Amino acid sequence: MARSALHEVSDTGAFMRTASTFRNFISRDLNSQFPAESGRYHLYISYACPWASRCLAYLKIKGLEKAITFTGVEKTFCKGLYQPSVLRLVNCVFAICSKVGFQALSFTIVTKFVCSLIIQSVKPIWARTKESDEHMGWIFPASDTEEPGAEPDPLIGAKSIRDLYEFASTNYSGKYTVPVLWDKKLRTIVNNESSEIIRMLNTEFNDIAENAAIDLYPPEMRDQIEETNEWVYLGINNGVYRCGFATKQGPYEEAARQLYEALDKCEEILGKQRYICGNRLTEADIRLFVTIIRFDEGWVPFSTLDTRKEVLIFPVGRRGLILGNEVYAVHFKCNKKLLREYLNLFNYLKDIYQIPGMSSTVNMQQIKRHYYGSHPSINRYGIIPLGPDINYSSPHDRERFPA
Ligand SMILES: N[C@@H](CCC(=O)N[C@@H](CS)C(=O)NCC(=O)O)C(=O)O
Repeated sequence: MARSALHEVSDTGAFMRTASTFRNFISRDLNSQFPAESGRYHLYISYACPWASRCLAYLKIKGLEKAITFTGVEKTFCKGLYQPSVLRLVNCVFAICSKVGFQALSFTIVTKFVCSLIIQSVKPIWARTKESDEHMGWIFPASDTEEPGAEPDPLIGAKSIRDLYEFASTNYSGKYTVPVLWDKKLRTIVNNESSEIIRMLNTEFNDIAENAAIDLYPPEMRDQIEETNEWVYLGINNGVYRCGFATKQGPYEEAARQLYEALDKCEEILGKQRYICGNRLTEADIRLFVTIIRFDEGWVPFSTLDTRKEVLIFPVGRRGLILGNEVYAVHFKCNKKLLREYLNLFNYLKDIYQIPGMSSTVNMQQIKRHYYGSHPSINRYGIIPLGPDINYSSPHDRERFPA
């Protein structure tokens, strides 16, 4: 079983997501195994992760922050840069030479050439979840001042999300993903599947939720929400991963085609109504939002050099731009069109972002630092691109539709 999304690739080079393992349900029935009690459950999230951010959005929208505590993990699997000791030695010799006035010696052509070779061997250090193996994944910071939005584990003193899974199940062999919904009383994982966690948060805590009246999965709209979730998941939520993690051109192009078909469909629908399922905010909007808010900043410049097999995957869009600027050709994969080029979708994105509580679930710095700094087989040096720094709080035009 794959222990990381980077290994969920079929022989044909397509990204194949495996199902989540912990699938228990919290119930409003106080006699059930996991009753909806205030203070009993804890949500582990990463601000970088769209699936975890769905759950966080529900905590905010439903007014459940007092009832369910949460902790964020560190943004990135990359812990800094490794400098070989020989490079440190050369730096030291340089410093001494320039101090004692031998600048000429330290900058001879030969010295520069040797140094450039050594500098190329500077590598990012990728954090491992255990000393005993190579697995990389979510870890907790050592102190709560190390990084805004990330704290040490307050419950069992776990050093990594992996520790939580291994604490909950001694024979667990899958991925160590966020979100994790944790039961403080039974000291175990209740559920690690965001699509199910949001359903529980929507209804089961209504006796203690501050905004119990908000129903994001109303009975009369369920068929339509399910139908929308299906194509949005395939083409967009999971579609961006199918583009980013593909290791062969064919599966990448198939994923990119489906992604843009789905985005075009959203654009058309949102040209006629305020929300994706009609004139009412639903679960389908939250699920769509968490992916499209990461689109222009998070997904676009994934490096296309896959160092696992040293294959080049060429992005399907922007052929003109590729000819004019080859760096973009290497780095842009979901680049047929930027999100902000879709007028309805972009205004809709701002509309959802401006719902009270939603902007606090979006930490763009963590999103960028995580994606670029956590997948060495995709972005070998962990370089984080600058920009584009979009202002999602600026005015939108969505009030033109009834709501
Ligand atoms: N099906 C899960 C997917 C969660 C998921 O893939 N989370 C990613 C972060 S965006 C993760 O934790 N990946 C860790 C890894 O692959 O090692 C859900 O929706 O809850």
